This record gives sequence, structure tokens and C-alpha cells, in this order.
Amino acid sequence: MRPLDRRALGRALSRIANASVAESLAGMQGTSPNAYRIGMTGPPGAGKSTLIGRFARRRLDGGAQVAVVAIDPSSPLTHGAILGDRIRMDHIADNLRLFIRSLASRGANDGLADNIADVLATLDSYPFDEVILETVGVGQAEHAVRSLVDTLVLVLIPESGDQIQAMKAGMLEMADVYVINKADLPGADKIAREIRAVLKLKQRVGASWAPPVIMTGAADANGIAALDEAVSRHQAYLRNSTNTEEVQRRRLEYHLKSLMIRSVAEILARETNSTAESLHAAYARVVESLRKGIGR
Ligand SMILES: Nc1nc2c(ncn2[C@@H]2O[C@H](COP(=O)(O)OP(=O)(O)O)[C@@H](O)[C@H]2O)c(=O)[nH]1
Ligand SMILES: [Mg+2]
Repeated sequence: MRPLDRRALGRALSRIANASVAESLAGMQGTSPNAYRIGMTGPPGAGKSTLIGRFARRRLDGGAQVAVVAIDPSSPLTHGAILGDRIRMDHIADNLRLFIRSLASRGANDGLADNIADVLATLDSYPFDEVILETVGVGQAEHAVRSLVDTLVLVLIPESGDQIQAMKAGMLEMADVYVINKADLPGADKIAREIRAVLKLKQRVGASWAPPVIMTGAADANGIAALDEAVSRHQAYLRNSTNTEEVQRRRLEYHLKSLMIRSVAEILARETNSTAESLHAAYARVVESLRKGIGR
């Protein structure tokens, strides 16, 4: 295993976090898909960071070199990322095979960070076996994360009736593994039963992966072992069944889309609005700027 140059990686990610589109594109040369990506998404306060801290520990114990990227919903007022995630994962932070990074979700309207695709691509040029991505599930985020990760884990908690409603509406049926976290709280069995029932209805004929529903809690060792096992089982399943080309296409599409959105934002920020100009003229000018190339 190639040792991890943490300082170089820290610097590269800081650069990428503040990069213009042109700089991002320049930095993306020579990266190719590498690490196995696990997404953990769910409502704020569901216990995702706590769970990831324990999950990552198991993956590290299995010998893997692991990166954790947590996207914090930042306050629109302060643009400040919450440091809580970092603290909740502190007990594993001194492991040399682990790298943790928090990103603020400012900007992107899918609940991810503007440059998350760049960040993941950058991690691919470092020797990680696994990358765990924590995101807050805000509807759009599940779709976006789906195209960025290999295995998607949805973390739910008891007393989340709205989540079940959303699931019935088809929004949440895209996860590979379902976790009912905080299983120490009342109602965990009920929500697990309901989700299993919904999944059974949604199960496509001939589909060979049946998403498991796992109960976990911060004080329960069996749950985390079951999650570890379920993720490994899905990883093995993907090895035999993934349409790699389709996965690559989806990732490329997401990356391209996020670069285009940033390009347009860059142009709009640069070009001062003239009230003398008609909407048509202004639109044509922005399109022309895009056509001429980005980053100038
Ligand atoms: N009752 C209970 N609380 C938990 C459990 N896991 C985490 N918490 C608490 O839930 C809160 C949110 O946890 P956190 O990991 O930051 O959630 P995140 O926002 O989803 O990342 C914290 O106060 C945790 O101590 C659990 O299994 N049971
Ligand atoms: Mg968190």
C-alpha cells in the first residue's frame, strides 16, 4: 500500500475547494476511478457522523485505507461549516490510514458542495481503498449522491413518518442499504417493518439485489457489524454485476453539469449588468462568453 501524503492531499483539496472552473479542469488530468465509494445520507441529526465514525473504524480494522468526506449544511448567514462531525469522529482521527475532510454545502442547490465531484476525483489520485461520503438528504441530494457513489446507505431514524411518505412517493427507493439508526429509541421496529414492506412492493422483478434494512444504535455492536457486512456484500455484488460504463457515464454527467453551472455562475459574477441591455442581448452575451471558453 502506497503511504498517504496527508499534507499534499490537504493542500490539493484546499486548492480544489477554491478553484475556478479552469483550475478545476487543469487539476482533473490524470485521475481515474479508484476507490470504492460509500455514500451515507439521511436527515440532519440522524446520527450519520456518529455511525460513520464507528463504521470507518471497522473498515480500518479490515486493513483498508479510508477517506471520509462530510458535507456540512452551512448556515446561509455565516457560510460556516459545522465542526461537530469532526469531533464525533475524533476517536478514529489519529489513525494514519484515515483521512477526514469536512466541506461546506454552500452554493450547490442539490445539498452537496459545488466542487464535490472535483474533490472525489482528487481523492482518486491518492491511494484510498474506500471513500465514505456523508451528506444530508434533502430530496435532491439523494439523486446527486446516487450518481457519485457505488453503494448508497440511507440512514433513517424512528419517528420519521414523513420519510416513509417520501419513500412511498418514490424518492427514497434508490438506496442499496437502509439503516434505522438510534434503534434504542421507541418506534424503531415499526419503521423497519414499514420500510421492509415498501421495499417489498418496490422490488423489481428479476432484481438480484434486495436492499437490507439494518437496525443500528450507538450502544449496539451487532448493528454496526451487520452494516459492515451488508456494505461488503453489496460491494461484492457490484463487482459481479456493475455496468461500469453506465456508472462512469452517470459520474461524468454529474461532473460536467456541476462544471457548467459553475461556469455560468462565474460569467454572471464577472459581467456587470447593464440596464441598457435587453434580456435577449444579455443572454446572447453570456452564451457567447461560455462558447469562447471558460475561465477567461
Ligand atoms: N439516542 C441516540 N442518539 C444518538 C445515536 N447516535 C447518535 N446520536 C446522537 O444524535 C445526535 C446527532 O448525531 P450526529 O452523528 O451528529 O448526526 P448527523 O447530523 O446525522 O451527522 C448527537 O447528539 C448524537 O450523540 C444513537 O444511536 N442513539
Ligand atoms: Mg453529520
